Parts: sequence; C-alpha cells; structure tokens
Amino acid sequence: MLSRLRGALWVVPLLALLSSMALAQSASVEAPRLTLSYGQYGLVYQLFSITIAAMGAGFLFFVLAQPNLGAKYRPAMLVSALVVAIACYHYFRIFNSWNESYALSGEVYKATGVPFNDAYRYADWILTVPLLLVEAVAVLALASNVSSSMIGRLVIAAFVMIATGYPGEVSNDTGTRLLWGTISTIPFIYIVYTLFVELGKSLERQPARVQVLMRNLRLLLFASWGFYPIAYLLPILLGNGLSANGVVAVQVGYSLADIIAKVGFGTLIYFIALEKTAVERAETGRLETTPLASD
Ligand code: RET
Repeated sequence: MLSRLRGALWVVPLLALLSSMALAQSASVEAPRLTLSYGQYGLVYQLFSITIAAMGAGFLFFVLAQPNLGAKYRPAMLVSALVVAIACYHYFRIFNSWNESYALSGEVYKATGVPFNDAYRYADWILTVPLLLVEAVAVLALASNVSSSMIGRLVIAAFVMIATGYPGEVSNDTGTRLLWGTISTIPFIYIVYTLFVELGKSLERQPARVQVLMRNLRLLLFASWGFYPIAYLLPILLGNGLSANGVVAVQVGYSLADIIAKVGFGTLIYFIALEKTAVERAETGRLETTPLASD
C-alpha cells in the first residue's frame, strides 16, 4: 500500500510541472518592460553560461568518478549525475530565454517583450529537489536507521515549498511576493529542521574523518538552501516592484545557490562515500587476513 502510494507520488511533480508552465505563460506576460545596463545584462549572461559549464563538468565528474566507490555508494553518484544533467538542460533554456528577453539598443539592453520564463527554474527545482532529498536521506540511511517514510514527507514538503513559491516569484506586487514567500517558508523550515536533526544524529556514528565531512555537508546544505529565500527577497529589498537590480540579483543568487546545492553537494557526498569505501575496505581486509594470521 505504502509503496503504491509512493509510486503514485510521481504524479505530483508532473502536475506541478504542468501547472507551473501554464502559470508562467499567463503571469509573466504582464512583466514590466525593464531596461538593463550592459553590465547588468552581461553579469547574468556570464553567470548562466558558467552555471551550464559547472553542471556539465559536474555530470562528467559524477559519472567518471563513480567506479572509485564501493557498490552501495554508486547509486548516490548516479542521482548526483541526474540532478546536474537536468539542471544543465534547464540552464540552457534559462540562458536562451534571457537572450530572447533583452536586446542591445544603443548602450543598454531593452526588454524585447518576450517574457523571461521563470518556470524553467521552478520546473528544474520540482525535479531536482526531491532527488537531492532522496540522496541526502540515502546517505543518512547508510549511517543510521532513518525510516524511508521520511523521504515521502520531505518530498511532499518540497513540492509544497516550490509550488507555493512560484506565484510569488512571478508577481510584481510586493504584498503577493511576501505572502507566497511566507507560505513557502513553512515547508522550507520543516525540511531544513528535519535534515539538521537527522544529520546531527547520524554524525555520532561516523568514523572521525567521515564526521568532519558530514559536518561540512550540513554546513553546505544550510548555506546553499538558506540562500534561496534570501535571493527571493532581494527584489523587495532592492526597491519596490520589479527593478533591474532586483531582476539581476535574484538570478545571480539562484544560480550561485544552484551550483553549490547541486555540484557542491554531490562532490561532498562523493568524498564522504570515498572515505566510507576506504574504511569498509580496510575492515573487510582485516577480516580476511585475521584467520590467516591465526593459522
Ligand atoms: C522559494 C520561495 C520563497 C521561500 C522559499 C523558497 C525556497 C527555495 C528553495 C529551493 C531549493 C532549491 C534547491 C535546488 C537544487 O537543486 C521557493 C525561493 C523558502 C529552498 C536545493
């Protein structure tokens, strides 16, 4: 029953995906025609380009480095590879959408009228955040007996967080942005709190060197996840309504956070798995040599 329910869970991201696409089409048409300076436009352009490169490089690394790990840690690397592959694709779309939305006119970039599509980012999150959560819980589960029902609760919370964040993201009204942002923060706090507590608990059971890496993982997780709501708030902090600075700041914030949360997180998981593989190989080596030593 539970497994059938979990199987059906995949309908949720699909629905969320479709509704977010539909929303994007209706909402972003009303976006104000902004003018960006050469520097503002270029900063986002270069950053999107670097993000595509980072996701592509991450993909190659996760695929190629996978054989270094013990068999039980390899699926986690495949999840990392999948996450950055999905992100790489979406950043291509985001990059193209940015290019279509502004055109050089004299010394500035003027909005062309083609709306910049925020839905690519949210579509990316709706697919990658559950995968990252599954990966985080898988790392915990290898260390402690974390119940798999936790994955279900975290994934549902992630859907709610992203789906409720979207209407605020595409709104030019400060009140609407704040309202949806606040609602979205409730499941966000639930996810962050649960991961913090569980990561803390599993720390005690780790070998010393793995403990250091797990502490770094916890830090990286909170630093990167905490960045998203801050980036979301930047347009409000930088002035009323949607301003050129606000648009640039939000894209810079999300892109940097995405690189850390996807490539950085996957890389740390790799080093944790590598360390654990070494510890386990040393242990089995010892087990295998003990009978010989007593002969
Ligand atoms: C939103 C809306 C405003 C409130 C909050 C948000 C949180 C977003 C987060 C996104 C995480 C994305 C990750 C992607 C990696 O692949 C939706 C911006 C709290 C936490 C980790």
